[in-house]
Amino acid sequence: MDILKKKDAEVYEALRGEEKRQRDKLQMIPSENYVSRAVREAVASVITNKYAEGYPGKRYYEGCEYADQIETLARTRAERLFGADHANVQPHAGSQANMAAYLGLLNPGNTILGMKLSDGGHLTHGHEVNFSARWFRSVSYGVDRKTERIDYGALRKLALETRPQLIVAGATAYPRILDFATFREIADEVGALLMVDMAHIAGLIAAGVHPTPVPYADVVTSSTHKTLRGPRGGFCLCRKHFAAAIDRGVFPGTQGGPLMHIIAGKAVAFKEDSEPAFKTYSAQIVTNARALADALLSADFRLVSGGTDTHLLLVDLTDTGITGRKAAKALDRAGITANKNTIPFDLRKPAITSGVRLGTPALTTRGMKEGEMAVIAGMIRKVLSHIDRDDVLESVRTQVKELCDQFPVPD
Ligand code: DSN
Repeated sequence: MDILKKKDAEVYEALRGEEKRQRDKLQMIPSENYVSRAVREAVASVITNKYAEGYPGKRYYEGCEYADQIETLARTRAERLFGADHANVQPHAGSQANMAAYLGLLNPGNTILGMKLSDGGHLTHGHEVNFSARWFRSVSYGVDRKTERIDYGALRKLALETRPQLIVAGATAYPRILDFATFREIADEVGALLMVDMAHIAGLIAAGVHPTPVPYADVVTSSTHKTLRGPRGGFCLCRKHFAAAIDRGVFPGTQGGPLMHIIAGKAVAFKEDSEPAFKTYSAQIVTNARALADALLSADFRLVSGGTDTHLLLVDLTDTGITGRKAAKALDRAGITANKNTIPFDLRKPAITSGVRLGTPALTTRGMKEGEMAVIAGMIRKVLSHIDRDDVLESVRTQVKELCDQFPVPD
């Protein structure tokens, strides 16, 4: 970044600060990761200069021969990785993938049945403040109060009562395996389409450590930067007969020119995700999450649903009397970066919350294993038991830095 340093010292310094933050702290937000150098080079490449509205072979601008090559590589690699009929790799993010899918498959005022945000869903699955509830009629399902897992019986009943045109499966804070076959059965029973938003678990699916939704869903949407370890972005997969509708939903339906530099990064990531090392990596993410869950349980924390099958877990802090907001701030001061999160049936608002969401994808990219998860659980315990003690937070911060130094960020 020598040129940037000379031309714009302010941006340069902020980026250097961010590099240090990512290096010296434990990145435990489950939707974040470290991309490879190859992905970063693609994203920082000259194709950022190119407009390529349209699709390969059918562009509205000339000079798209390399854009076509890159997008075709990204598309075919995504199709192969997930065994899908068709991929659209242009969505700028997961939310845009969802918006395009709704536009492609539904009419305004249709009913969508998605998971409640407070139970682990996503804003775009029908939250009242989001376009998904303002342009469509939104009905929400949730988890069972006792098991804190999706209550498929209640979901079926709700689907029969509300007759949605589209059911959305997928979550941002649900630590358990999703039962796509049951979602499909319910969708078929009520004549609804099934959309799976696999953003959080896409990498686990690509690696075969979480069941795939592809044979069950009419459309699958995702972001690319979470467990998939690609650049920030989104994509859609769908059955052949929905390909034209999904493509139209993305462009010209909801987006203009695609971000070709990001699509280049997606192509590189999809290639990396198909390599054997990615399977080992993804299996270790889940092993680490289970090890972290076990260590936190042994340290007397309560976990939503009692544990995890995936890359993330949700700590319920209700009994500690500490809010999610206070806990996340203290953890970050001690070098452990996580996010506050509502828990099912939370009495606190999303800006406060009673939970903290933790994930292992980024730590696993650094090479950490079960032993480190136990050490980190101990550090979390220490911070949350001495939340107002600056000296304790400072001593954990030193411990975190020592651990991070042993596991450098790759590339
Ligand atoms: N903001 C993302 C997450 O952190 O889960 C979801 O889009």
